[in-house]
Amino acid sequence: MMRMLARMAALSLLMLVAFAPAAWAQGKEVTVKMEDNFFSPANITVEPGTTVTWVQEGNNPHTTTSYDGLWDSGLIEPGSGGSFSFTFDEPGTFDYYCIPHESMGMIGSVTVTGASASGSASVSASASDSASASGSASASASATAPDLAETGGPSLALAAALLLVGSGLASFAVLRRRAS
Ligand SMILES: [Cu+2]
Repeated sequence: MMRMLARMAALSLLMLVAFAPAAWAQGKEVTVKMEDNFFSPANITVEPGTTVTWVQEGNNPHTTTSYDGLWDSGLIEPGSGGSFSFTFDEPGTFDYYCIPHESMGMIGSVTVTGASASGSASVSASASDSASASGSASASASATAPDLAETGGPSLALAAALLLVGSGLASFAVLRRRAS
């Protein structure tokens, strides 16, 4: 029994190492141009985990500056080929502006879709499961991971990775209890 648990724990950790980087790398990338004097496209909708890159394509210096203080590129000079990137993990609508040209209407928004409420709920539930349940948990995670890569669901892939951590920790907790 002990050896089976140990093997399950090792397997869980192994799969975490195998799939966690893939989960982190899921994020898509979107480019917004900084023109004179507007963002193009000004309003975009992205999935959680998407990295938005603003690229300087104008003849004036521009910034991309979050109204909520989440990011601020500072002035990006024209002709520098400069850019600024920010990764959006949380759902919501994030408005931003260009400091020199806000009054000229150089404003934009990034809307991040979806919520991973159900994902995080299942993770916390599985973390308190017994070690025998962790075997099936990691098995199903390994089966769905390739699908997630195709549909580009970073939050789900991340949830699967967290689930693996949880099952691994649960296995170790049981091991330690048996040992003492
Ligand atoms: Cu500007």
